[in-house]
Amino acid sequence: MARHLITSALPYINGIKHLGNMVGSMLPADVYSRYLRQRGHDVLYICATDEHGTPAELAAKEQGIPVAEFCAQAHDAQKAVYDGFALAFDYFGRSSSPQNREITQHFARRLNENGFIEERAIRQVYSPTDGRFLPDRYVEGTCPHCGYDKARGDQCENCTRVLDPTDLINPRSAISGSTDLEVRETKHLFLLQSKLQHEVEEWVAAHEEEWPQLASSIARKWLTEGLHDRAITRDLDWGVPVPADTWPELAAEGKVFYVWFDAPIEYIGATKEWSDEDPENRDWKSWWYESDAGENPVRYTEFMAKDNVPFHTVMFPATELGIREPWKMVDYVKAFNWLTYYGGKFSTSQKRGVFTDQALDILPADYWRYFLIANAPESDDSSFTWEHFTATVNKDLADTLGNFVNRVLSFSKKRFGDEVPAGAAAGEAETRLGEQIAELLAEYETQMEALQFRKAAAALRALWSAGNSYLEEKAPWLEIKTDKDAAALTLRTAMNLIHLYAVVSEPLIPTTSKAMRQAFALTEDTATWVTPEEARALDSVPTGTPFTVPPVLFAKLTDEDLENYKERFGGEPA
Ligand code: B3M
Ligand code: ZN
Repeated sequence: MARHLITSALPYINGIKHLGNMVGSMLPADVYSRYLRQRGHDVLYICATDEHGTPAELAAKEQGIPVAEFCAQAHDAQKAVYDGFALAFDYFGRSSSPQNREITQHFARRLNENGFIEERAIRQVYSPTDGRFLPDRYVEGTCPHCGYDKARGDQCENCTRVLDPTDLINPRSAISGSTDLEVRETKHLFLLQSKLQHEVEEWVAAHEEEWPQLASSIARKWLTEGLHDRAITRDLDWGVPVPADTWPELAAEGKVFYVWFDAPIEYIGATKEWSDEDPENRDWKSWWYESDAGENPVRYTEFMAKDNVPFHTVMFPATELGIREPWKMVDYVKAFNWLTYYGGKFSTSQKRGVFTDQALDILPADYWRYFLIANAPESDDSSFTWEHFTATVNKDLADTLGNFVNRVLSFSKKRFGDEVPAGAAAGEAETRLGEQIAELLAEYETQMEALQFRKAAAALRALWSAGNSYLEEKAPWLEIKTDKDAAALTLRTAMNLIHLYAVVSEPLIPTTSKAMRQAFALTEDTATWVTPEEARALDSVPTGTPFTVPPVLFAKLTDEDLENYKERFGGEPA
C-alpha cells in the first residue's frame, strides 16, 4: 500500500467551469484517485477554489457585493457542481483560508532569508480618479501587437500575448473607465527566479523522462527561455497580505501577494484545512514535509491543462527549491491539451460550449464522465460535438453496457426467478471468456497506472464488449429451449460479468457502478478491486444470490435530443 497525494489545478473562483476545464484537471484526477483507492492505496485528493486576484475583485464589483461574500457564494456554487459530478475530493478548500495565508507568508519569509526576494521600485499605472494603482486586468486598452481594442493589462485575449499594463495604447481604468491615468513609481517584491534557474534545471532533468511529453516539452521551453525575476506582489485589497514583520513599509501600503504566488501553495494550505478539521486523525505535514513522511514516502501527482504547466513545472518548483526546507515536490505532472467545441474555443462570453452546471441539467454525471474520459485530450486536442457525444452514449453506455445488464438480469428473472441460477458447470466457452477477461482487465490496469485515460476507457469498453460477444455466442434465449442447465450457466456467467463491471467501472461511472453492485444482495462491500487472476474464474457472485433488475442504466438519446442540444448550445464552429 502506497501513499498517493493527488491535486488538480485549482479552478478560478469566478464563473462556473465548462467541460474543457473539467476534463483537463478535476475529472481525471478523480478517476485516478478512485482507482488507487480501490486498489487499496492511501490516497489524498486535494483541490480548492483559487480565489485571489483581479478577476475575483472585478466579478464582485460587477455584482455589487463585497469580494469576500462573492467568493464564499461562488465557492459553494462550484462545490455543488463538483458534488454533482461525483468528484470525491478528500478536501475542497479555499485559497483565501487562514491556513494558506500562514503558509504563503512563511514561504515568503524563508525565500527572503535565503536571498531570493528583493524589493524593487517599478513604474505602474495609477488612476487619480479611482485613487489607486491599477494592476493587471484593472487596465484595458489597445494591444500594441495586434491592435485589439479590448486587451487587458495582463494579456491580450485576441493574440494571447502576455502584456504589462503600461504596454497598452490608449489605456483606461476597468473600474471607472477613466483615461486620466499616470505612471507612478511604487515598490514591489520580486522573486529572484534567475538565481534558481540552475537548480530548477537539475530538478526538471531528474524528472522529465518520466513525465508525459506534453509536460516535459513545456518545462524545457520555459527553461530555455530562461527564468526571469518576477513581481510577486500587487496593489489589491483582496489577497494574502505581505507580512508586516518582514516588510513593514509594503504591508502598510496594503500590498498583497500575486495570485499565482499563493495559488500553488494552497495545495498545501488546503491539506492543512483538511487536517485542521480533525487534527487527531489527519496529519497534513506527513503528506507535505519530507522529514515527516516517515518510512512510507508519498507519491505526488498533479493534473492540469497545458497552460498551467509552466507554473507547476518551473515556477512553483523554483519557489519550493528556494525555501530550503524539505517540502514535497511533484513527482508526476499529468498535462492535457484542449477540449474544443466543434473545433473552436469554448467561450464564456460568446456562450459557446457546455458548462458543467448545464451538463448536469441535461444528463446525469456518468454520461459526461465516461464520454470525457474516453475522449480526453491527451496526445492532442479533442473536439466535443453533440453528434459524437450522443453516438458514444448510445453505443457504449446504452447498448454495450446498459442493455447487457438489463437483458441478462430480466431474462434470468423471467426464466429462473430472483436468484442467480445454478445450471451446468463452466465449460470451454467460459474458460476462453475468463482468459479474455483477465487479459483485458490487465490491460485496463496497465493503462490506469500509466495515467493513459483514453486507453483505459478503451480497455474498459472492450471488457463490456466481451460480455456481449459471449452472450451472442451462447444465445441463452435459444439454449433455454433445449437445455435449461446450459442457459443457466450462461446467465450465471453473465451475471458475474455484470458484477465485475460494477467493480472495475467505478472510477469512470461511480453512480452506475453502485447501482449495478446493488443489484446483487451480497453481504460484503464489493467495490474492492478484483485482480485479473481472480476475475478469470468469474465466480464472485455465488449461485443462489438474490438479485433485482435495476432501472434502465443509460437512456438512449434520440435524434430529437440531438437537435435540441444543438439548438440550445449552438452546434457549429464559430
Ligand atoms: N486557477 C488557472 C486555471 O484555473 C489557475 C490554476 C491554479 S493551480 C495552482 O486554469
Ligand atoms: Zn493582441
